[in-house]
Amino acid sequence: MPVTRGFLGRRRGHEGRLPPGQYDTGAGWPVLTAEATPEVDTARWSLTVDGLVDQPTTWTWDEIHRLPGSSFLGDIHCVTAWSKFDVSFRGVSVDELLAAAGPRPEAAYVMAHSSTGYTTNLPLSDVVDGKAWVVWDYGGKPLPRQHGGPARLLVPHLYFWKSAKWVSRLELMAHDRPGFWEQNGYHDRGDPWLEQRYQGD
Ligand SMILES: Nc1nc2c(c(=O)[nH]1)N[C@H]1C(S)=C(S)[C@@H](COP(=O)(O)O)O[C@H]1N2
Ligand SMILES: [Mo]
Repeated sequence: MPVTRGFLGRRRGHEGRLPPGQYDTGAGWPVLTAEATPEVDTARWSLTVDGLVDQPTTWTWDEIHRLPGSSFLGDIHCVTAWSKFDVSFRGVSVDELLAAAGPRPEAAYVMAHSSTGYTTNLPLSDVVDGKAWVVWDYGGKPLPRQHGGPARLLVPHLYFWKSAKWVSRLELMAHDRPGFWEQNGYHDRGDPWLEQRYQGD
Protein backbone atom coordinates (compact mmCIF):
# COMPACT_ATOMS: atom_id res chain seq x y z
CA MET A 1 0.00 0.00 0.00
CA PRO A 2 1.43 3.42 -0.92
CA VAL A 3 -0.10 5.13 2.15
CA THR A 4 -0.98 3.76 5.56
CA ARG A 5 -4.12 4.51 7.51
CA GLY A 6 -1.99 5.84 10.39
CA PHE A 7 -0.41 8.43 8.17
CA LEU A 8 -3.75 9.59 6.79
CA GLY A 9 -5.26 9.52 10.28
CA ARG A 10 -2.64 11.90 11.59
CA ARG A 11 -2.77 14.14 8.58
CA ARG A 12 -6.56 14.49 8.40
CA GLY A 13 -8.55 15.51 11.45
CA HIS A 14 -12.32 15.25 11.46
CA GLU A 15 -12.93 19.00 11.41
CA GLY A 16 -14.96 20.10 8.42
CA ARG A 17 -15.79 16.52 7.50
CA LEU A 18 -19.25 16.25 9.11
CA PRO A 19 -22.01 17.37 6.71
CA PRO A 20 -24.86 19.49 8.15
CA GLY A 21 -27.19 17.63 10.50
CA GLN A 22 -24.91 14.57 10.82
CA TYR A 23 -23.20 13.02 13.87
CA ASP A 24 -20.15 10.78 14.14
CA THR A 25 -21.18 7.18 14.80
CA GLY A 26 -17.64 6.38 15.96
CA ALA A 27 -16.49 2.78 15.86
CA GLY A 28 -20.00 1.46 15.19
CA TRP A 29 -21.45 0.73 11.79
CA PRO A 30 -25.26 0.62 11.86
CA VAL A 31 -26.95 -1.86 9.54
CA LEU A 32 -29.84 -0.42 7.51
CA THR A 33 -31.63 -2.92 5.32
CA ALA A 34 -35.16 -2.70 3.99
CA GLU A 35 -35.31 -6.34 2.86
CA ALA A 36 -34.14 -9.67 4.27
CA THR A 37 -30.36 -10.12 4.09
CA PRO A 38 -29.68 -12.52 1.22
CA GLU A 39 -27.14 -15.32 1.17
CA VAL A 40 -25.28 -14.70 -2.09
CA ASP A 41 -22.91 -17.47 -3.18
CA THR A 42 -19.85 -16.07 -4.98
CA ALA A 43 -19.91 -19.14 -7.28
CA ARG A 44 -23.23 -17.88 -8.65
CA TRP A 45 -22.59 -14.16 -8.24
CA SER A 46 -22.57 -11.87 -11.28
CA LEU A 47 -22.68 -8.20 -12.07
CA THR A 48 -24.19 -6.86 -15.30
CA VAL A 49 -23.85 -3.43 -16.89
CA ASP A 50 -26.56 -2.98 -19.50
CA GLY A 51 -29.24 -0.64 -20.79
CA LEU A 52 -27.89 2.17 -22.97
CA VAL A 53 -24.45 0.69 -23.60
CA ASP A 54 -22.73 -0.56 -26.76
CA GLN A 55 -21.68 -3.82 -25.12
CA PRO A 56 -23.88 -5.20 -22.34
CA THR A 57 -21.37 -6.95 -20.09
CA THR A 58 -21.62 -9.48 -17.27
CA TRP A 59 -18.76 -10.37 -14.93
CA THR A 60 -18.54 -13.44 -12.72
CA TRP A 61 -16.84 -13.23 -9.31
CA ASP A 62 -13.52 -14.44 -10.80
CA GLU A 63 -13.77 -12.15 -13.82
CA ILE A 64 -14.41 -8.99 -11.82
CA HIS A 65 -11.43 -9.79 -9.57
CA ARG A 66 -9.21 -9.88 -12.65
CA LEU A 67 -9.99 -6.23 -13.44
CA PRO A 68 -7.56 -3.61 -12.11
CA GLY A 69 -8.45 -3.04 -8.45
CA SER A 70 -9.18 0.25 -6.77
CA SER A 71 -9.51 1.39 -3.14
CA PHE A 72 -11.45 4.04 -1.27
CA LEU A 73 -10.49 5.52 2.08
CA GLY A 74 -12.82 8.21 3.38
CA ASP A 75 -16.16 8.94 4.99
CA ILE A 76 -19.74 7.70 4.54
CA HIS A 77 -22.96 9.51 5.45
CA CYS A 78 -26.39 7.97 6.06
CA VAL A 79 -29.55 10.03 5.66
CA THR A 80 -30.63 8.85 9.14
CA ALA A 81 -27.85 11.24 10.33
CA TRP A 82 -24.89 9.00 11.14
CA SER A 83 -21.57 9.52 9.44
CA LYS A 84 -18.57 7.25 9.71
CA PHE A 85 -15.03 8.52 9.20
CA ASP A 86 -12.08 6.76 7.59
CA VAL A 87 -13.71 3.65 6.20
CA SER A 88 -11.68 1.67 3.69
CA PHE A 89 -13.08 -0.42 0.89
CA ARG A 90 -11.52 -2.26 -2.01
CA GLY A 91 -13.03 -3.41 -5.26
CA VAL A 92 -13.21 -2.01 -8.74
CA SER A 93 -13.96 1.48 -9.97
CA VAL A 94 -17.27 1.88 -11.83
CA ASP A 95 -15.15 3.63 -14.50
CA GLU A 96 -13.52 0.27 -15.22
CA LEU A 97 -16.93 -1.37 -15.74
CA LEU A 98 -18.21 1.46 -17.91
CA ALA A 99 -15.06 1.35 -20.04
CA ALA A 100 -15.94 -2.24 -20.96
CA ALA A 101 -19.65 -1.65 -21.54
CA GLY A 102 -19.34 1.67 -23.39
CA PRO A 103 -22.20 3.98 -22.37
CA ARG A 104 -24.07 5.42 -25.34
CA PRO A 105 -24.08 9.23 -25.70
CA GLU A 106 -27.73 9.43 -24.59
CA ALA A 107 -27.05 7.59 -21.30
CA ALA A 108 -27.45 10.12 -18.49
CA TYR A 109 -28.70 8.12 -15.47
CA VAL A 110 -28.00 4.81 -13.81
CA MET A 111 -30.35 2.51 -11.93
CA ALA A 112 -28.45 0.33 -9.49
CA HIS A 113 -30.27 -2.96 -8.89
CA SER A 114 -29.64 -5.34 -6.02
CA SER A 115 -30.24 -9.07 -6.39
CA THR A 116 -32.94 -8.57 -3.72
CA GLY A 117 -34.94 -6.13 -5.86
CA TYR A 118 -33.72 -2.96 -4.08
CA THR A 119 -33.05 -0.15 -6.55
CA THR A 120 -31.56 3.32 -6.41
CA ASN A 121 -31.15 5.89 -9.18
CA LEU A 122 -28.10 8.06 -9.81
CA PRO A 123 -27.00 10.61 -12.39
CA LEU A 124 -24.31 8.95 -14.54
CA SER A 125 -22.05 11.92 -13.68
CA ASP A 126 -22.10 10.78 -10.01
CA VAL A 127 -20.61 7.36 -10.73
CA VAL A 128 -17.78 8.33 -13.12
CA ASP A 129 -14.31 9.85 -12.71
CA GLY A 130 -13.34 7.87 -9.62
CA LYS A 131 -16.44 8.65 -7.57
CA ALA A 132 -18.02 5.18 -7.35
CA TRP A 133 -16.93 1.58 -6.83
CA VAL A 134 -18.23 -1.94 -6.64
CA VAL A 135 -16.53 -3.16 -3.45
CA TRP A 136 -16.02 -6.57 -1.80
CA ASP A 137 -13.43 -5.77 0.89
CA TYR A 138 -13.96 -3.67 4.01
CA GLY A 139 -10.93 -2.84 6.13
CA GLY A 140 -8.96 -5.54 4.33
CA LYS A 141 -11.52 -8.28 5.02
CA PRO A 142 -14.41 -9.65 2.95
CA LEU A 143 -17.37 -7.27 3.14
CA PRO A 144 -19.77 -8.63 5.79
CA ARG A 145 -23.02 -10.02 4.43
CA GLN A 146 -25.22 -7.61 6.40
CA HIS A 147 -23.26 -4.71 4.87
CA GLY A 148 -23.86 -5.95 1.33
CA GLY A 149 -21.36 -8.77 0.95
CA PRO A 150 -20.20 -10.31 -1.19
CA ALA A 151 -20.27 -6.99 -3.09
CA ARG A 152 -22.03 -3.63 -2.93
CA LEU A 153 -22.03 -0.36 -4.77
CA LEU A 154 -20.11 2.45 -3.02
CA VAL A 155 -20.91 6.08 -3.86
CA PRO A 156 -19.46 7.77 -0.78
CA HIS A 157 -20.02 11.39 -1.82
CA LEU A 158 -23.81 10.83 -1.73
CA TYR A 159 -26.03 9.64 1.14
CA PHE A 160 -25.43 5.96 1.73
CA TRP A 161 -28.82 4.75 0.49
CA LYS A 162 -27.32 5.26 -3.00
CA SER A 163 -24.73 2.57 -2.18
CA ALA A 164 -26.84 -0.47 -3.08
CA LYS A 165 -25.95 -3.57 -1.10
CA TRP A 166 -25.79 -6.92 -3.00
CA VAL A 167 -25.55 -4.95 -6.25
CA SER A 168 -26.16 -7.12 -9.30
CA ARG A 169 -26.86 -4.74 -12.14
CA LEU A 170 -26.12 -1.20 -13.30
CA GLU A 171 -28.69 -0.16 -15.88
CA LEU A 172 -27.85 2.90 -17.97
CA MET A 173 -30.84 5.06 -18.87
CA ALA A 174 -31.59 8.20 -20.86
CA HIS A 175 -34.18 9.44 -18.36
CA ASP A 176 -34.24 9.50 -14.59
CA ARG A 177 -36.51 7.03 -12.80
CA PRO A 178 -36.93 6.85 -9.02
CA GLY A 179 -35.52 3.87 -7.14
CA PHE A 180 -36.89 2.26 -3.96
CA TRP A 181 -36.30 5.04 -1.42
CA GLU A 182 -36.68 7.76 -4.03
CA GLN A 183 -40.24 6.52 -4.70
CA ASN A 184 -40.76 6.78 -0.95
CA GLY A 185 -39.80 10.45 -0.70
CA TYR A 186 -36.02 10.46 -0.63
CA HIS A 187 -34.18 12.95 -2.82
CA ASP A 188 -33.19 11.96 -6.35
CA ARG A 189 -29.55 12.97 -5.89
CA GLY A 190 -28.83 12.93 -2.14
CA ASP A 191 -25.79 15.17 -1.68
CA PRO A 192 -25.10 15.24 2.10
CA TRP A 193 -23.28 18.59 1.89
CA LEU A 194 -26.43 20.15 0.36
CA GLU A 195 -28.62 18.18 2.82
CA GLN A 196 -30.63 16.68 -0.04
CA ARG A 197 -32.49 14.24 2.20
CA TYR A 198 -36.04 14.36 0.83
CA GLN A 199 -37.75 15.31 -2.44
CA GLY A 200 -37.85 19.10 -2.52
CA ASP A 201 -34.75 19.64 -0.34
N1 LIG B 1 -30.03 -3.65 -1.10
C1 LIG B 1 -30.06 -2.65 -0.22
N2 LIG B 1 -29.08 -1.73 -0.26
C2 LIG B 1 -29.09 -0.71 0.61
C3 LIG B 1 -30.12 -0.56 1.56
C4 LIG B 1 -31.15 -1.53 1.57
O1 LIG B 1 -32.09 -1.47 2.36
N3 LIG B 1 -31.08 -2.56 0.68
N4 LIG B 1 -30.14 0.49 2.43
C5 LIG B 1 -29.37 1.67 2.04
C6 LIG B 1 -29.23 2.58 3.14
S1 LIG B 1 -30.56 3.55 3.55
C7 LIG B 1 -28.06 2.72 3.80
S2 LIG B 1 -27.79 3.91 4.98
C8 LIG B 1 -26.95 1.79 3.54
C9 LIG B 1 -26.66 1.04 4.79
O2 LIG B 1 -25.54 0.23 4.60
P1 LIG B 1 -25.05 -0.58 5.84
O3 LIG B 1 -26.19 -1.44 6.32
O4 LIG B 1 -23.87 -1.35 5.36
O5 LIG B 1 -24.68 0.45 6.88
O6 LIG B 1 -27.21 0.83 2.53
C10 LIG B 1 -28.01 1.28 1.47
N5 LIG B 1 -28.10 0.20 0.54
MO1 LIG C 1 -29.62 5.18 5.00
